Amino acid sequence: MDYKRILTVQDISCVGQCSLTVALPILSAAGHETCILPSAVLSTHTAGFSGYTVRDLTEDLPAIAAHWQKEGIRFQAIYTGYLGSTEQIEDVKEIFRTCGAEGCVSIVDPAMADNGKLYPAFDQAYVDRMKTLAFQADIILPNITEACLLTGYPYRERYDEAYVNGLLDALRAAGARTVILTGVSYSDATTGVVVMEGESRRYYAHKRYEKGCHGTGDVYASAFVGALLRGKTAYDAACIAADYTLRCIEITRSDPDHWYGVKFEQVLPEYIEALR
Ligand code: PXL
Repeated sequence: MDYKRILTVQDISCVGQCSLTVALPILSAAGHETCILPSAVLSTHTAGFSGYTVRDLTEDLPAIAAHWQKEGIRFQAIYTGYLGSTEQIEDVKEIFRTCGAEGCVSIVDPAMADNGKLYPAFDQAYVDRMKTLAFQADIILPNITEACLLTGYPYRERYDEAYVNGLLDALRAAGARTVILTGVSYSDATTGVVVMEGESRRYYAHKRYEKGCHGTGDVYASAFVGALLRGKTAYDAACIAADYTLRCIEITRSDPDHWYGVKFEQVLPEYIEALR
């Protein structure tokens, strides 16, 4: 099996099953050497907990990147998620420029918003800077809220295919290449993802559970990246990641105490099997 070295840049939420505590185990399970760059350290994620601590690591990034450059360390893929500050986005762009191996695939999950709302840590300046990172990436994985913020397209809770096609057109016009648009739901019973690659647009729908779970965006993006680097096409990787995320929700939803994340560890064997 190919052994790829990937760098993932996102926060460490010490408790809460999101960002690096999800990306590192999933990418490792997919068989990749997984290097991490923590953008910030939080005691928990910010969705549902209150009084969390935050240490922004923006100041540390340039020195870490400089050390890697000195050591000649290069990555075959770089995948970014929740970042620590607006300024940090520039450091991440520099890391794309200096630490990518030849043919490095850049994947940006613009993790900043959901259900029509920005996460508490972010503002318009962050959104504007995120555009400059997202539209230079090979692949982006926005949800509908994030895609609207990146393009200025009006956010709607209920929509049809024409609305989604307009949103994808806006992403393309802004410079997006491959887009995995998540959380696209045309009926109460189903949800899914649209994979846009050049002229092609394909929709993969699956069962939808009424109540969403925290952290599933990160589980999805990590499982997608893991599968893509195993040589799956973007569409196949998007389907594998969707099936896996759905299984994570299925095994978690009956446990009301587990409201803050999904029990992704318990179905990793199914994900590994799907990658064969
Ligand atoms: O899952 C996205 C995410 C990542 N990291 C932190 C978050 C969130 C979502 O709220 O708060 C710190």
